[in-house]
Amino acid sequence: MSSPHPHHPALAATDPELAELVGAEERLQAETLRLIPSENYVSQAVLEASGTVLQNKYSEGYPGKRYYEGQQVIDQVERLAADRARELFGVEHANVQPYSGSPANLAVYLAFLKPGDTVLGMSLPMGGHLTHGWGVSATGSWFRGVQYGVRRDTGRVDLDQVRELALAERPKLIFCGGTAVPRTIDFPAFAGIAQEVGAVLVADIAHIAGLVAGGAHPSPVGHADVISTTTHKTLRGPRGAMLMSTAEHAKAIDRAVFPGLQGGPHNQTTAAIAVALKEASGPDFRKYAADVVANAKALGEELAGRGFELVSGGTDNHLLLIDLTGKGVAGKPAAKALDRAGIVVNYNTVPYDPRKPFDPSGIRIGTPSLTSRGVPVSAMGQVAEWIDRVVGAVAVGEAQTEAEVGKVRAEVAELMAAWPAPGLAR
Ligand code: DSN
Repeated sequence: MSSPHPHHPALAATDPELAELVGAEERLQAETLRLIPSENYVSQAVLEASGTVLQNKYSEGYPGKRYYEGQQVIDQVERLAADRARELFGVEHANVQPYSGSPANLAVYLAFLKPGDTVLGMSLPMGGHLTHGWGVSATGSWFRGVQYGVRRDTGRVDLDQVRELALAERPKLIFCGGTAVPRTIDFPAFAGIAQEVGAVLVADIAHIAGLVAGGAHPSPVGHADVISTTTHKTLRGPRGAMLMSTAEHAKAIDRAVFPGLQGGPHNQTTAAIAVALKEASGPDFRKYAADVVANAKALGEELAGRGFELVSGGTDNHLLLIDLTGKGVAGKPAAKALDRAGIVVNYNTVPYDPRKPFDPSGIRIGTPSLTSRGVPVSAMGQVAEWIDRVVGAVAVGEAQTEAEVGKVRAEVAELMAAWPAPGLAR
């Protein structure tokens, strides 16, 4: 056990057990190379905003139209966050109340569909999200989910299939975007298909919102009717979400979020979103967004040079999807060995995966977290070498793996010590 937690004295006094766990998580996040593409490190300012007394207040409704009194300050906080979202993304309307990505997407269904209506989205094992109409999700059981995928030969979204399915199935809602899509999303092409069939186009930019805000990925604004995003991935804010839209759909979206789906918004999160949006509007954030992509491209090239098979052959954004079949290793044992070596990734299906989602063929990695620490592009060769050593050892056997894991873990900790993490370096 280390000494009482120095950063959270009140927590340590009241609940030393929990304070110890928080300290352990801080050390873990400081010492490891975090490569999960949907994770990041928020700034100290975002952390502070999300731990404020704003969380004590109920404020069902919207600024100026609440069901509780005492909103003199909260209204200003929510207006600030929504104004900043509108300005940063160049949208006509922003709702900053959704609790996270899945409730945000569910609100979109509530705004535009009736149970049983058809939604067209990317299939989960091809890189989509549960809430894009996948069967085990409420969105796939309350609505009629039709799913598109990627082409076998290119690993890229099959836009011919999207159009064919749209014409045949006449969805009311089309989702573009996903959770394991390493390539640029062609928003104009999706918009053309949606217009052809009279569907509402939703761009789920949860993964790439920070890249869009920082100018490192094309924007869906002007193409999508609704833009859904979480705020905690590349955007580097607190765990939350936003729905943005044209003025035409503003009322439908707002009514769906509250009172349709949610109760009181989490005001401390709204405040932290406002802070993150302010950070994302500065020049440093544009450099961060460009660096995220440069690091991912460099890491992809280094891995490909070591014989790793990248789905779609590379990346345009922050993530790499790697099929380990050719390495003679499945995704899960590779991810678990990498974790023991201090390299945190997630196992993931690859398109047309013959294996099951809980034991798939691939791993998914991304560069937002290491970029937020300032790890430079010149270090990507070293990162690829570590991944190669650990995965290579897993292919050989247990003794080899444990020996390699120990060595790599020490080397990773050394690199991480040189690049302190935001929010942890105090
Ligand atoms: N769980 C998120 C991800 O890791 O991509 C998506 O919701």
